[in-house]
Amino acid sequence: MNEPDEQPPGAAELATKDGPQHSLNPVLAPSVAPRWWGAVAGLGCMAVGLGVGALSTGLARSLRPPVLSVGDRVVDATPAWLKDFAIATFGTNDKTALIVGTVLLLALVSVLTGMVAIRHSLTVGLAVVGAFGLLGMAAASFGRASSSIGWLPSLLSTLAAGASLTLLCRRGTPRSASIGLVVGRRRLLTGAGAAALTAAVAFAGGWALRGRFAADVERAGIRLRRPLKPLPPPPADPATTLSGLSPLIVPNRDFYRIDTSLLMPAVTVEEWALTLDGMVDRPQRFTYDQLWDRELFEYDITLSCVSNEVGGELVGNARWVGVRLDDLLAECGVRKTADQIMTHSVDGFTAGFPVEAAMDGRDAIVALTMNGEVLPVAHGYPARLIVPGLYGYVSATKWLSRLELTRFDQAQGFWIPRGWSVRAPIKTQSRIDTPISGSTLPRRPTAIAGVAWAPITGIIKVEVQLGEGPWQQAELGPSLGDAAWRQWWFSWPATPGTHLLRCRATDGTGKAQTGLNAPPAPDGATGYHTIKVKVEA
Ligand SMILES: Nc1nc2c(c(=O)[nH]1)N[C@H]1C(S)=C(S)[C@@H](COP(=O)(O)O)O[C@H]1N2
Ligand SMILES: [Mo]
Repeated sequence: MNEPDEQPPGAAELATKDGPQHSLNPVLAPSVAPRWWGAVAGLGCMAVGLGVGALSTGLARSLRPPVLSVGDRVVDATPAWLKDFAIATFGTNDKTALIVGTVLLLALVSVLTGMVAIRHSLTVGLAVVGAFGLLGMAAASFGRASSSIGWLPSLLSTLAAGASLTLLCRRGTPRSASIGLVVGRRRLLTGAGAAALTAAVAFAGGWALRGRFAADVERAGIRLRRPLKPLPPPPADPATTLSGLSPLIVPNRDFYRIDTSLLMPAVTVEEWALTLDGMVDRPQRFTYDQLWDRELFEYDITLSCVSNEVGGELVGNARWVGVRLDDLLAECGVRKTADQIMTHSVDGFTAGFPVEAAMDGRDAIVALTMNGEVLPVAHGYPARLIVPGLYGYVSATKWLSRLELTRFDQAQGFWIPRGWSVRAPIKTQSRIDTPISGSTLPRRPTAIAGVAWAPITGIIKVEVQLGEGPWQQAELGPSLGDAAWRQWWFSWPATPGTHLLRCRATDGTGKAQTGLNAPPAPDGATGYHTIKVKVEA
């Protein structure tokens, strides 16, 4: 056989450069794929690869799509300043930004790979695909929460990408001399269409197969049990009449969400258990049902993220039902040598805090519900830890799997080597919810209002300052206890002009929050929340 696609590389290229008479030549012309074909072949190879990767995650609960495995490692490598920047720029969409960014980067590399494969060497193209495959396999094998077959989706994805790149390249170099230019184009388009269809079917198949792992289905069937000492229903919420003020209890759908997981862990309570071990006399294992059957307690506790800027939204108050941590620890017999409780999640996140924070009488719980619902998947179903007065990154482990008694000189939680502080009590803070900074107000008396929190001592005073005037005391809303935030408001005559307004809170020990400005890293932002508003003349 002596067919045009067996020409040495480069021969085809010469053919076009030589001018129009060659494009009429039925032997040479069709062997030259248009420039865009390389890009299409690259994108098609990526789409099929990612599609098959997604499809293969339908094989087992623990498998993750290759892009997310790589994304996980990127998150793991994120130091404090970068996390700070990502949250400041993208807010709670930081993960979407990471995934979109990764896919765009991959698309760019795929286009270049396709072009190289078509115009120069398929072998080089396949080598690039293989290199990405190895990256994915390594990312899935060596991370936190890696499973023993974690590399499988990346492997299948790479094989599919390699095969589709090869097939699409062949489409660009017809085998038969009788095929003319017009037919060549049809060949290309059907090839591209086949790749797109394969990718779409694979994605849809993966989606459908993953459906059986969804935690939501099982969660919906779980029966709530009443705590031993239920709290009285919350008092009337001033936020219902004071528009703009944060609610006393933030509904689950509005509660901020921060975690490192790109794909939420899908836990079945059948397989799940909470292990207590490490420096204890009697290691224990509690199933989900065993936890529900224990004495349950209900508490209002405010949770805050260390990344919350002054005036930020990464804080919320909720009503939790769960098992007291000190009860569980008492059963295990904590040894005197232990000074840290390291909490682990099913997705490999860790957070450690002092043993005394669990033993000093504060209401630390393994929470099973949030605001009267089984814990939402996004907030840690089936169980999470809530420790009043500690930032989330050192305590509030979601999808909790293990409580390990250890020492600070032996183990570090996830964020500690990334530049955040080992010990991280929540700092006293207050926020102006209304008016909104930068807004223009009509000239009439208006309410300045917001929330303040100082878990675990509570809020006893909030003051407001107008410009450089004196600090004036605001009125406090109903109290849900010292671990919960407190609403406050101040009636302001609102005189015409531009005004700076700020607030400050005083905690239960009589200590006012500091006015010194500090960024979130390494142990929480401080400073007065200050806003600027204009009142019409
Ligand atoms: N498994 C797991 N738990 C986690 C995290 C995480 O990344 N993974 N992030 C922590 C951080 S930094 C915070 S602030 C809280 C946030 O809890 P929320 O999403 O329910 O508001 O969860 C904590 N628990
Ligand atoms: Mo956080």
